[in-house]
Amino acid sequence: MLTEPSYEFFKSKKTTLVLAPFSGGQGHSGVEDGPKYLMRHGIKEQLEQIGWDVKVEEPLHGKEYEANKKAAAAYDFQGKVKLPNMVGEATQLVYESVKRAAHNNELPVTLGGDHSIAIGSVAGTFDRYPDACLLWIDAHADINTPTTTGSGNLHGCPVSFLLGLDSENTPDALRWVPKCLKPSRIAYVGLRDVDEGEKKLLRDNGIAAFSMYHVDRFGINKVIEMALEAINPSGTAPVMLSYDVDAIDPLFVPATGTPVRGGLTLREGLFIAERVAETGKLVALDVVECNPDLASKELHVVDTISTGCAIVRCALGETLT
Ligand SMILES: [Mn+2]
Repeated sequence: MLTEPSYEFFKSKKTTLVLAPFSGGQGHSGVEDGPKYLMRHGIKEQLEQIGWDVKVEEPLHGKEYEANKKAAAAYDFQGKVKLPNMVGEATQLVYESVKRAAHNNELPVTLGGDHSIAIGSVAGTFDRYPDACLLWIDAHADINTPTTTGSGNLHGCPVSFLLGLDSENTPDALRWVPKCLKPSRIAYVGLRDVDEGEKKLLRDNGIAAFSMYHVDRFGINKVIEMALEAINPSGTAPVMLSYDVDAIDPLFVPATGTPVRGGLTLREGLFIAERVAETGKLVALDVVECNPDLASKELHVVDTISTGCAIVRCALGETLT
């Protein structure tokens, strides 16, 4: 018999939605509207219905990042890296917000925005829980360094800054990022589009990486067990979940910036969140890369946004029975 997950770190069931409408980590516009659409779809009320006390924070309020992106591109770059100052500022604001919520014993749920914002949310969470581990659910590894990046888009790089890789080439505006993550504390699930340089970084650092091959080979339940075993062998550490919706197949999540076919089914995607909830160890969650502008029809917006909301509800304890 399934029981409702209980949250070891959040007996009081308080959460803070940290809205991060940021698109400066990649080229498309529209991903900054993700939080607005998730809120409009009722994410706050949905969490209240399953018993959470929900606060909302908007650390990027009043910032016109999307409007300034084009002009900023002319001067805000370092080598190949695009918009390091913009990303550095935005992620630091997200960091402060997430850190404050975490220290207040409110579970931070950061709603993106592109995945660069995880620089802030992971750093903020690890400030409160230095022994935490991180599950990164994504079609991509997002571990490029300023040297290995091909596109220069910082949403493909957050993990490298958190690990402190290639620190001599870290842009000045990202030097604030604490090297809070150890390679043994992060595992990936859902990978299927990983650059050669990234594969080498994963191998050289011994990072647990489960691709769609592993999901097919072992099934999603076993993959999550193996991933948690790799990063949390004692089973007692706090767990953060950073969830890029592009991990799920574009059939179910079409409105995202870098879709890759051959992804998780909708149920596999939600199961991950349910399974992590069941451990009782969740301390923070990101849901990123919902981009309503990239939908070719209204139904695609609904599919994508409702999946984003469902991931949050499942991670925060909604069960099917
Ligand atoms: Mn990502």
